[in-house]
Amino acid sequence: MITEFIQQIPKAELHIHIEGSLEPEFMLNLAERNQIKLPFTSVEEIRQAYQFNHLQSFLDLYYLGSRVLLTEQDFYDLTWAYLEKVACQNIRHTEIFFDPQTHTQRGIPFEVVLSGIDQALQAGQKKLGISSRLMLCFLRHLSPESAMEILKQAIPYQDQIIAVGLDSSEQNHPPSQFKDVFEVARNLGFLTVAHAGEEGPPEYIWQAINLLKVSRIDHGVRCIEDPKLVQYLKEKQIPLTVCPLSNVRLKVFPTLQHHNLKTLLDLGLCVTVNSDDPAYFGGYILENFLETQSALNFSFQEIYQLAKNSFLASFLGEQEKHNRI
Ligand code: ES4
Ligand code: ZN
Repeated sequence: MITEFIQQIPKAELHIHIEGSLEPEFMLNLAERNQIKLPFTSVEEIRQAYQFNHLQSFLDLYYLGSRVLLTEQDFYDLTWAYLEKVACQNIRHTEIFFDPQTHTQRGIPFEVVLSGIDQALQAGQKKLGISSRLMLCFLRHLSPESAMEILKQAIPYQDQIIAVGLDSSEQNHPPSQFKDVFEVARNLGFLTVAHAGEEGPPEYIWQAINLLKVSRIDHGVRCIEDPKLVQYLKEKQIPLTVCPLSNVRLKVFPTLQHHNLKTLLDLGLCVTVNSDDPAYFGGYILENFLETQSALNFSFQEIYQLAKNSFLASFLGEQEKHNRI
């Protein structure tokens, strides 16, 4: 059965915001533990709020939820809960985003956030056998100066952070605004990725490639509107970290049947399947694979290719990648 094959095949996840793995139960527990007032009193109320009509309506709730995270232990518990969950789904490697500005803006020190997440990732390697990398995302609705400031704060922790990325509200916040920050980051030795072509136009994907020199594009599904771009992504095998359930929840596609993941795979692009914000979008990586397979009718061979791509597109070393497939 293809469902067992999907469950059992070793997979890597390359696009998950750790703050987006905050389940409603845990949000309420932490609110109580930390004496934070939320506009919700029950899990049902929180789930009721998960009716998004575009990216911004989700982001508003995501930033609100993040306010319950205060201590190193909170960040540890959040990350550990994610790792335990995906260990059962046969995730063998994960590359996790965190949004430090969401927390430093509230007075939580960078060190507290990083240390809690990093210790859980180390425990994940030891106890669950999941390898991992950490990626710092700049919030594009904030200024390039704010991004530069957070980059400076990251320097002492550089050996714990493999790459910098760019997330949050895409419309009207083109990658070009962050060219200088990304250049400084690359000169420091960080790899780069960026969300582009989720709600924004193909031009933003070109900018991420040409100005930010990214190794991967996060989402990138709107590349399909520009045949030259599709050809370029194919030739260079620049990976797209696609998040099917996220795209449907945020109305990028009306249903999973309308998703272009299969088209992109058929065109020979290096596409991968990811969860984005699993607590908010109705599924972790396994559910993303299962529901997409059932909607788009992926064959065993195509599932294998998607799982293989997840390792090929990862930041593991060349030798290591091939040992893991
Ligand atoms: C995000 Cl789905 C999505 N898009 C852009 N930024 C994000 N941050 C967390 N989830
Ligand atoms: Zn994302």
